Amino acid sequence: MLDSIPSFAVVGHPNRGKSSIVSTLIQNSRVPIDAMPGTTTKSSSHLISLGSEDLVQFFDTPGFQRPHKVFNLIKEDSQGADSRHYAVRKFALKSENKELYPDEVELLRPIIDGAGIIYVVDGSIPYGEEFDAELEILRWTGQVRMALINPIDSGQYVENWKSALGQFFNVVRVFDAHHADFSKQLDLLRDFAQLKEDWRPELLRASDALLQDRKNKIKKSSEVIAQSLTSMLSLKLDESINDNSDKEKIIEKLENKLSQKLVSIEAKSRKGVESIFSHNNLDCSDSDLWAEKEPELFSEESSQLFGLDRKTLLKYGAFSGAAVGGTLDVISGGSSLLMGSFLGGLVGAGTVLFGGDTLAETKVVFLPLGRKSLQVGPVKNISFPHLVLNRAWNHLVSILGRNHSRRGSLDLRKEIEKIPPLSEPIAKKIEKEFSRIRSGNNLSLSRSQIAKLLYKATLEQQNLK
Ligand SMILES: Nc1nc2c(ncn2[C@@H]2O[C@H](COP(=O)(O)OP(=O)(O)O)[C@@H](O)[C@H]2O)c(=O)[nH]1
Ligand SMILES: [Mg+2]
Repeated sequence: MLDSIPSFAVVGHPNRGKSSIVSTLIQNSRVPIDAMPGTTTKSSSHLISLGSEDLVQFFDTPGFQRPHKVFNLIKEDSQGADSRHYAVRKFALKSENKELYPDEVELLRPIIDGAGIIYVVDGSIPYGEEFDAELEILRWTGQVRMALINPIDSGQYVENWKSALGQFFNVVRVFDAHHADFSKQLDLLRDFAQLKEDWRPELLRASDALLQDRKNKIKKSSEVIAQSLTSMLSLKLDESINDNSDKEKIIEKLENKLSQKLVSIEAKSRKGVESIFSHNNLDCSDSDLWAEKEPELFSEESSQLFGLDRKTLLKYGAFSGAAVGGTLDVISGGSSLLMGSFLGGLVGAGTVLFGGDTLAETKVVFLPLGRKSLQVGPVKNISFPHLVLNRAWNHLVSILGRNHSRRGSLDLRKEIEKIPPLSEPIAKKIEKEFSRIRSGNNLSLSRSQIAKLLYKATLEQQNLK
């Protein structure tokens, strides 16, 4: 027990989302969560920390198993209203109870040591008398307490719970462990601040510090994305050749390598963003975006995959000053830029988009001493950076909306349908930087500009100003 910082024991019936709430609040997925009741057998401490400073402590606890029996025992030991908390304490410290009522002893221990109580119920299951005993035990501890209604499957019984819990708790809130967004999490910290005067300054400070930390993380992520974008957009590969070299074969090899490299830069960038937000073992499924299924890039299907529809892409093309008229013809004429040719053969297909650009540049570079090399890249296509940027943005926003209590893979294909693409003014400003990158000017300046624009756009999207 860290007695200098606000501490809360998260308690309740088994399988009501106690561990999930702790995981969401500390923003870390290391808290074990299971569909099987009874997974948590020991109370464990979890901290919200910033750097080396611990701000708030939560105890994840086992669920009540035999609350009636335990309450009767406590009652028997009580001399009167003023000694109730001693009776609870005596129960929790009695050595034989450790074996007879291990779960109740474990969950009461942090409370008798001074932790406040967060009582968790499931809003999809109705209130019933079987909860009375645990509510009484908690009241008898005399500790500050609030109740959270977690609507696991539905919120059908939320009102029913509110009226029951209102009799035992000063503060009752609905808090959906899986879906409560960041601002709801901060609100909760501020609600905790109402519980105890002594803890108020620290909890309010913790909530401010977390907000600042969130912004810093978004800033860092924007820098990671801007870095990977500039690498992708300036990436070129070469191989020495002589007069007998099979140029076509070498180009094909370099194109394949280039597309693999692009995929791996994107993957690394995503991992970077995930690790900034402590989503370290997250499995993101959207692999078939780069697969050989070869959907048409501008078909309805693929615009869903990328989150940018044809019209938007055309607009972005217009920002760059490309020949949009010609592009329209190309697209409405049914020209299909296949995914396979998009990455599997960036140049080979020679697909014409936005005024006759090939996807990636291919050229012979003449070196000193009569040596030559074949160079493939960088990707010149005007849509490409917007598609890649939008994928990165979609991933970042999905990560920001992903609570740590949620386990299993993150399906980015579903997320992209929910998350609107970057706003037009931002896309317009970013396109300026893309044009600079295409012309090979001051990469690091463009990179920092893109990072700034992305940061600003994300703060706006998240309502964090
Ligand atoms: N859909 C949904 N499931 C939840 C939510 N909170 C918890 N669960 C699920 O309910 C089960 C029990 O959660 P857990 O946190 O381990 O409950 P505990 O036993 O009270 O600690 C797990 O399968 C969770 O994924 C929620 O807010 N929404
Ligand atoms: Mg648990």
